[in-house]
Amino acid sequence: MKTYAMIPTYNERENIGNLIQEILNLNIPDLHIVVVDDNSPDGTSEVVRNLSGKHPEVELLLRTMERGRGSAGIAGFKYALDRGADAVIEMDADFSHHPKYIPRLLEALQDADLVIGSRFIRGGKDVKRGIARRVITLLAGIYVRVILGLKIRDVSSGYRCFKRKVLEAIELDSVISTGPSIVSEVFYRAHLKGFSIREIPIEFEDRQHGQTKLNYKILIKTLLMVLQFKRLNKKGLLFKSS
Ligand SMILES: Nc1nc2c(ncn2[C@@H]2O[C@H](COP(=O)(O)OP(=O)(O)OP(=O)(O)O)[C@@H](O)[C@H]2O)c(=O)[nH]1
Ligand SMILES: [Mg+2]
Repeated sequence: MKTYAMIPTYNERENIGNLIQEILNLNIPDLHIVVVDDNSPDGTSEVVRNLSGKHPEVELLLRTMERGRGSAGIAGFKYALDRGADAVIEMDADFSHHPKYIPRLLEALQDADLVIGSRFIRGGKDVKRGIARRVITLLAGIYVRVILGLKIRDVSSGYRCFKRKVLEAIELDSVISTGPSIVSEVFYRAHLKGFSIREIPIEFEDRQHGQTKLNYKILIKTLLMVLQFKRLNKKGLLFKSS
């Protein structure tokens, strides 16, 4: 099964090399890695380029004209689909999404279309993060679940594994999120298309190195975007083909 680990990065120089190495150490057959970097000023792409010279399964998608977690994710999904991926694992570069869970995500994909690494089911944890940040995550999660009617416990988890057919069906070209709201938008689209979704527990830890890109402005924008998905869906405009 051709699988891509798709990792969007912005200023992750100190994390990305170790992360790639740990993924390679898993020795999963036909596992490729694509790092989608928005020309990070810290030189993240250099680290990736060096590693891809040594390991052909490490690939760099360098974007110089666009910036954003959302559009980077879409570009990465399309890249993997174009190269014939049967499954795609999406994960952050900062070790909050530890690669040790990759085998479990792939195993669970045998009986679900979409598998989520989840903090909020039995066995999962949100550790080593400040209390304020954890409370915000929990409250924002309740808001998203109620508005969008999702059954998922961890609606802001960007650590997940998709069968190819899910990414084909959710209409990547009509995704409206350019920023972090993409995480919930993708869940909403998969839910509306009726795919089976399963959560497996992960222990989510704070980023190893570097700085957060999240601030209150981005948080508010993300919450407003959720209302926008809901509104578009009500009008029958979320999917172009609907
Ligand atoms: N390509 C690209 N990647 C991004 C962008 N913003 C964030 N990312 C990456 O998306 C992933 C998640 O971003 P984070 O900054 O870790 O967001 P977070 O987990 O909510 O917050 P912290 O872990 O506290 O920083 C990381 O791998 C980032 O490097 C962007 O504009 N472009
Ligand atoms: Mg993070």
